[in-house]
Amino acid sequence: MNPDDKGRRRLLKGALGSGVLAAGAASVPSWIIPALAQGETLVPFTDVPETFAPRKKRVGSNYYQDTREITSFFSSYEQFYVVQHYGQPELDIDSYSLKVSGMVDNPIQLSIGDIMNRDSIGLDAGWECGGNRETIFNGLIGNARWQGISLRTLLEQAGIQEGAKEIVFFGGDIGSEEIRGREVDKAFARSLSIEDAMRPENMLAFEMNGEPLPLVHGRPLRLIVPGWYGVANVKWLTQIHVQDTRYMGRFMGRDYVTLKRDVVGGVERWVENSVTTINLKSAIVRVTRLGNQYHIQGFVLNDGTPIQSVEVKIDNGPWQKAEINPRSSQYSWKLFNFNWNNAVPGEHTIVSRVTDIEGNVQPTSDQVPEKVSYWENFSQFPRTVRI
Ligand SMILES: Nc1nc2c(c(=O)[nH]1)N[C@H]1C(S)=C(S)[C@@H](COP(=O)(O)O)O[C@H]1N2
Ligand SMILES: [Mo]
Repeated sequence: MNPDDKGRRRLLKGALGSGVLAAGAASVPSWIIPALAQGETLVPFTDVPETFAPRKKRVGSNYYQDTREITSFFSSYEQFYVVQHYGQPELDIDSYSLKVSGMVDNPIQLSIGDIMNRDSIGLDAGWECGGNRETIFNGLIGNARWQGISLRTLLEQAGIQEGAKEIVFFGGDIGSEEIRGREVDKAFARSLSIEDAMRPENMLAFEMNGEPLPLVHGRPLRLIVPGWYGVANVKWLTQIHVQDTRYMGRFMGRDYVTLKRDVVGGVERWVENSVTTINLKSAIVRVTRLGNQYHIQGFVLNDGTPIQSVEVKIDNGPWQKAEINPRSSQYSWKLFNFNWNNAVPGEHTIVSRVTDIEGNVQPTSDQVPEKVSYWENFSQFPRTVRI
């Protein structure tokens, strides 16, 4: 069989499939936070307005999930959030190609069949949008099994030339930007330093949860930079360009830029930084009850540094250790469960915090630097429930 056919057939087969997970993903038990057991009920949060109801996922629009409904280690297609800044291009699979250009010894051009016929790697990775926030109860989040090719292997084949500084990843989606009174057409793009791009875990993914990448998540190919905020994971990837200057496009230099008050070498200043690696974060997403037993459940995300502990505090009580789902891996989200024993009826404030093995502790909102931008919300998130 022509190697091109194998890849195409794989793509077509999946495209026609129902939304069922492939065997590899489905056979993995999703320990902790299972769907509600018989007789088990969700305890309503008193901080969620009754009118709060995320919309159904629709092709063509952004979507955040209802985190009270996180019930499995892998987010289904219906749950995984969507953010797209320039709408959603439907790239023609037959004429699609990925181009590697710029300061390389061997420029490369690959069809999707060529890509699918290369050795592939798989990885569980979860992330959130850099704009995820408490007002939507952290719904811009998801965790999935990804399959794709190694970015590093591709770049080694291309041969990065001496003097190169950055690698720019262009999406096939184009938006009109007004810059100094002039409308220009710009592709969504992000860049990485050579060092960040060469991390062995970076991949160009063509499958999500054992299915071809869904259109909203970047069909046919997307970049995945494990441990980074969602914005790094360029969807509908069409070009990888190596250059000796810094890429300053909107999503690197203007948007997804955090502005915060911080200390720079002893001097207090307003500091701007491009959104990159995920800050150490945990949050409670649901409380359940079965008989007299209550459970508090939530997630942890970070840059991949191993986690030391996740703890839960009830009202003014002590921090108590929660259990982390053993299915977790370095770049997946980590779901946790805390058995809330002897819960007393009434209104309670509950909060979680995570600590990594380097001793970094998730801060309270009072401990993070003053911030005027929308990005990187990672402080402890107290919730209220009535039981
Ligand atoms: N080409 C392209 N890639 C993109 C975006 C986009 O608008 N265009 N949005 C980014 C942002 S801001 C986020 S948070 C993630 C969202 O990925 P998802 O929609 O698969 O959840 O994709 C990133 N990759
Ligand atoms: Mo985002």
